[in-house]
Amino acid sequence: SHTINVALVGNPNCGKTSLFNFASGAHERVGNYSGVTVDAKEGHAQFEGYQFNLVDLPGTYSLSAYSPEELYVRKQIIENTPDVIINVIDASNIERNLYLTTQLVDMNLKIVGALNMFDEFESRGDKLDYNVLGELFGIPLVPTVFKSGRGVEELFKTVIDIYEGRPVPGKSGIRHIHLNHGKYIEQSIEDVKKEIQKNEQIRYKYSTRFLSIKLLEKDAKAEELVMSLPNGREIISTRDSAAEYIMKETKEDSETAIMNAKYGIIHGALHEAGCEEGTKTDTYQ
Ligand code: GDP
Ligand code: K
Ligand code: MG
Repeated sequence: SHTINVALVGNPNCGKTSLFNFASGAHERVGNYSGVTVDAKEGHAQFEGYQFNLVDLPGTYSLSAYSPEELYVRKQIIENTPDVIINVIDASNIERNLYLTTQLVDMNLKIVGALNMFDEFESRGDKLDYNVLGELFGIPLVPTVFKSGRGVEELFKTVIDIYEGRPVPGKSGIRHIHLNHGKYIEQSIEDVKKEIQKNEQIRYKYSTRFLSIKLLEKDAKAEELVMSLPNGREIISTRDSAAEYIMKETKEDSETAIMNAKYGIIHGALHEAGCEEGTKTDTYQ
């Protein structure tokens, strides 16, 4: 029978451990609990003849190199390459949660999104066409309530479909996409990517798009990684020119420009999906 390695990725308190417990029968602590150690819990589940190895990862808002949690989750994804990521998204706080989703999409992974806390979302009277939203991000979205188990079956069915490369019923428009960060940033990503791709070994191990974006964000770990390559200096100098180009065209440093582009993508997608709730705030602009 098939074994599918699944990693649970999402913001703190979005319901990852509730899903983990529900699916695996474990009794890990849920709720406002910040552990002192950054680690991963492993559990198992069976569904429709498949065996699932589940890894409950620490909560994280981003995949930058600023906190031990973020670096840990990033390392787990890159080095352990799970077959499918379940990205748990708190639907009642959707704008902020989708920021992490944009970074997972940049990594070119097989992703299924669980729109969790859907009970809270609905009880507030909020509306959202989640199939439209899913198509805009290139990932299937399944509404869930992990407190009660609502949506969990459909979630695991969808994980199997994505793992097998099958079209997801009712979500035939889903295909992996590159989120469009606007022409200056996209041109810069292409320039950096071309220089990175001169290295055969890195070309097949990492998403060079994700690595290029991290370099444009001046990510120290990404810099460290490329400096170990024979053309490390050329990569960094290409990045520096690209960052200057972004600054010249957008009047923002490349890190800020990328963050604003990502929130622009999120706002645009939520608007198209008919969800005004997520677009009300202007906290990040
Ligand atoms: P984690 O930090 O991502 O592991 O989140 P937890 O699983 O610890 O959940 C955080 C809190 O949200 C807990 O109090 C859960 O009982 C609660 N919770 C989880 N899923 C849902 C849901 O779908 N709806 C509601 N209303 N509460 C939920
Ligand atoms: K937590
Ligand atoms: Mg947890």
